Amino acid sequence: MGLYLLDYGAGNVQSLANSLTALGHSFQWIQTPADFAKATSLIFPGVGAFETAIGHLASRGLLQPLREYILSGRPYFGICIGMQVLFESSAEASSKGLAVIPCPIDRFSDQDKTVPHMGWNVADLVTTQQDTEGINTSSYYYFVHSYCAMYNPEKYPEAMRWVHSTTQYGQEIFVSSVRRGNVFATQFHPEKSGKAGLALIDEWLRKPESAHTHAPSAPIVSRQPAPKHRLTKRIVACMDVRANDHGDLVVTKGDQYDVREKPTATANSAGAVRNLGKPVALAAKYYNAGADELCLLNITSFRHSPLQDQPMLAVVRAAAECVFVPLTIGGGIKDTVDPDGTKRSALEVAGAYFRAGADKVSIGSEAVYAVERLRASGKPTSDGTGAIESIAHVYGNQAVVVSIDPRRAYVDPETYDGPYKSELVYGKPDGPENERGKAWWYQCTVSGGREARPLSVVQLAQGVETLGAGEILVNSIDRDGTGLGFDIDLVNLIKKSVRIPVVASSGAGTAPHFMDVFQGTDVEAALAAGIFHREEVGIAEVKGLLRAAQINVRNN
Ligand code: 1PR
Repeated sequence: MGLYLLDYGAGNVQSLANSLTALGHSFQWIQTPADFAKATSLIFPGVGAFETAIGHLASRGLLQPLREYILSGRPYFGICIGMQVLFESSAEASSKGLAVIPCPIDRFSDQDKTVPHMGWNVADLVTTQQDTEGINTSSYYYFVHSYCAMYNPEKYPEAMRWVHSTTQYGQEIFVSSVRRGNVFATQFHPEKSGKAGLALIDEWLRKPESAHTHAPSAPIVSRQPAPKHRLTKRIVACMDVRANDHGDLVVTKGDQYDVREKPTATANSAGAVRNLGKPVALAAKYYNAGADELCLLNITSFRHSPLQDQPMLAVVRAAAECVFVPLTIGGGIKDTVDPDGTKRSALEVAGAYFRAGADKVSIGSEAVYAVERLRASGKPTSDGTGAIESIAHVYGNQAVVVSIDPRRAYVDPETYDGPYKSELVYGKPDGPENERGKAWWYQCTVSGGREARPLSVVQLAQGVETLGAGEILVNSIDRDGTGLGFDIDLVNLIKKSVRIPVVASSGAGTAPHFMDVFQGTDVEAALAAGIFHREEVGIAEVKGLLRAAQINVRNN
């Protein structure tokens, strides 16, 4: 008897488990169909792909017991896919949903915005009842999804009687939570929504069972889109992780990717790997300081990274226990071989990180090779077996980030007539002195910048979007660690060539640099490392400045 969690086996359910533990609630996992009978309340924290979720539930004989559980009147809390399965069907898949709510799940239009809808947005309550289920209209919650139930009372009047809150993305208004009878479900992820999300989960769990019986939300309200949605710009803190010369995993930070202390350092430290702190302690610190997302990159994974004994897994596990905002893990997401000869596919490697508590994996070198293969094949799409496609298929596109490590390749602006002519960027007369009169294209590299490849960033960005990546992280080897500001030309070049979210990275030296990148480009997020590690600029300071400039950011 008690609280049970349903894990359909292909998503990050560890985050919810961690948040329950942090809140002091005990729980058990649904292992077999018979466990449903023992549950007095049930949470289904689905993330990923609808088809995979339904397929896994059906193959384990859990679909029908889930339906029966919901109809039994015992409290049910669905999250993301755990909400979408309540609907009739999804444009994402051929399989049917539970059809508890009579309307379909559609895909967002990407005509006026990037898809997935990824980041922090508000939930506008429809209910007039006093009990809001812990949803606070002044709080931001974390969403990550390409599909949603559109709010459409004219077409689906019965289904819309379930609606508890709506949210606007672009000019579309969708259902961000539903509530009726024993059912409460959110499209957003409370377990990834910081303190606001934890408070919501706690409130649901502390309610007596008798309080989980709600009349339909009434009356049905008409909603018109506001001129602008309230999705915030995200501030991401990044930790580059590697073993120092004693074998301990440390957060390090390079200058243009060189992470070793310069000869000018003290005699003892010259040449040593720069050590800026412990990964888990820093992750907790940035979470508490209001970072909207965290990124942990294993920067030496290109050497040898067997999944077995992967120390990064332990770091992810420990970080996920104290961080309740999204966590991206990068480095070494590729096919590998364990020391005993066991082959591990990139999908298995990613799966291990998701189970440890990662929400997204970031792929660097392997993405470059995949796009090279795609282009060499001359076909418009791949056979679906590569790392990006296989992980996106199982865990959803939103779980796959591609991290690009470009370096400027300078050419003679007068004579260059090569294949990247249309992508050339010209140094501005009022720009930095060393750029004036020059032209360059942005060349992709692999192995942490050690090897340049014959591929431009535009080719890579468009290629990975075709393969199914859900987000692009744009680093710049030229700007990394320099504090000169983000490379606005580079960010714009990539942002304009894809329809998926883009994160600007490398070069932040001051809080106004974040303003420059959000005012000079349409990027969804900006990432920094060095200035946060060295405590030169705080996350609150960055957000305060952005807020003063009317740029929407999450309040902590
Ligand atoms: O190729 O799939 O194994 O992934 C390797 C990952 O490790 C890639 O994401 C790659 O960007 C990263 N990486 C590899 N070598 C380095 C290095 O620094 N020597 N770090 C490295 C990349 C860039 C950012 C950095 C920003 C912001 N670091 O992560 O945090 O530039 O820095 P700043 O704000 O201080 O300027 P694979």
